[in-house]
Amino acid sequence: SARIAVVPGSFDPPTLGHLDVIRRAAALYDELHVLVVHNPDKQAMLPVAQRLALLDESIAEAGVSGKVIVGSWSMGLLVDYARDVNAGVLVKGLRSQVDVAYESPMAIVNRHLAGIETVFLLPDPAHALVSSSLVRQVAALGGDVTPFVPPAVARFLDTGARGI
Ligand code: COD
Repeated sequence: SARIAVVPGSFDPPTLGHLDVIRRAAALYDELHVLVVHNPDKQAMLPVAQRLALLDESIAEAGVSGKVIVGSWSMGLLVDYARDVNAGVLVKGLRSQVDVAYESPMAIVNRHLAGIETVFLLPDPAHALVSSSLVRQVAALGGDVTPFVPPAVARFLDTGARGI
């Protein structure tokens, strides 16, 4: 049977760190659901529909769209979505010990709730320090985000910042 994984995140906006994890996961699984999850603890910059469009474009540019389904989820537990699409694992990226501390309890709760394992992938060190919050800050202050985000996101933020 197909090995199906869910790659959840806020993706506000998608970064090269996200794309690195998505590319690695695409090499390991038959089908990937890249899922924009509404995180009530975070103040969003982009509407979910915009994040979906930027993910679609970035994933196509990265050449992995064949295996990837992009979607969003805001109703209830993440593991309910995973069960609905027959996914056996969640894939998350680890940047640092901070991510380990934040993600470990969730991984254990999700395993208790649904028997779903969480697989952690390490990014290329070149992308390990990139975060959406850093990109939001640089973009808000008018800086160049090109080194941190996929080309589609850079084009979108650049145009947005100039008010075109
Ligand atoms: N390098 C490697 N990985 C990275 C990088 C990078 N530079 N940047 C981000 N990542 C990884 C993150 O570690 C994460 O795994 C993923 O990419 C998404 O990151 P973000 O910042 O877009 O998303 P978060 O952290 O805001 O998203 C968190 C979720 C919404 C996925 C999380 O809160 C979650 O799993 N919620 C589950 C809700 C639920 O069901 N709760 C009940 C049981 S716990």
